[in-house]
Amino acid sequence: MKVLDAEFTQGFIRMANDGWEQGWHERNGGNLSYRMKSEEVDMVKEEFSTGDWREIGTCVPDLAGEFFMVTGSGKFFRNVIIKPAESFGIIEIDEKGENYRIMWGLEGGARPTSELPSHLMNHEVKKRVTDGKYRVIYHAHTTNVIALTFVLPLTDEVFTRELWEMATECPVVFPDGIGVVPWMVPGGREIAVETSKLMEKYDVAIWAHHGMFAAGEDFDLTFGLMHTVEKSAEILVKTLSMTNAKRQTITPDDFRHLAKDFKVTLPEKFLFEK
Ligand code: 2HA
Ligand code: ZN
Repeated sequence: MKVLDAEFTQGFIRMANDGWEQGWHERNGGNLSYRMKSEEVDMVKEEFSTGDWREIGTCVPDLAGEFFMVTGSGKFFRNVIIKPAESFGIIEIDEKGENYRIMWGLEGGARPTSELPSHLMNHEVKKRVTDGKYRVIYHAHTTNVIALTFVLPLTDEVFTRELWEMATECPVVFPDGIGVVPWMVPGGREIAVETSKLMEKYDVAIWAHHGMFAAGEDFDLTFGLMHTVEKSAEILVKTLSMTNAKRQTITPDDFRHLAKDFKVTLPEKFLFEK
């Protein structure tokens, strides 16, 4: 089967285009990666051709031999749907987890996303803590979450609690909470290490003044998670634009009742008295 005809490729393209349509991917902003299933690799490998090994820029031994579909460095999400083979590609990780090679796509001398270290280190953590269930890592420049990183304290507790409060579904969609990385230089190993530490306990990590990373099982759940967090941030931005004092809100006890009925565990560290 051709790579472009495979269902996972179609899902990858649709997710990238959905993100573009949301306004989260100005110019070459954002990146997406998908850890392929071995049967998906087998299904499309007749179209593979082997590129040269190149350094990842970090070490991900638990991803040795895995194949990833990844967006390209400097590529525009806007173009994914019309120029797929130039905008993204498939890479293979070597047996040490130190190098990758391009097996398909990224045509015209393109390279994988500049955030490859963050994507792969997040995948490595999620593969371990979810027993291989999680396959998608998504980075987007979500306007309202970025705006909030200029006015809220940059702590996991405050961001989680404020975003839980703005939409009742939030604590059910991301019960573990959200992590926050202070401003750091993007693209390197250092920010990848900090982000992947947060991925040990959360599915969402905010990069202050930059954007967000979301992790999930499949394209729908990962896109839906990004969308839910950003929607909640939009409500908070609108609310803060009207007043800095909420007249009423969801209380810690309300959250405890919700947790019981919806059978989720909400860590008490987010249910502090304000
Ligand atoms: O340009 O989003 O973080 C791609 C990015 C870098
Ligand atoms: Zn970015």
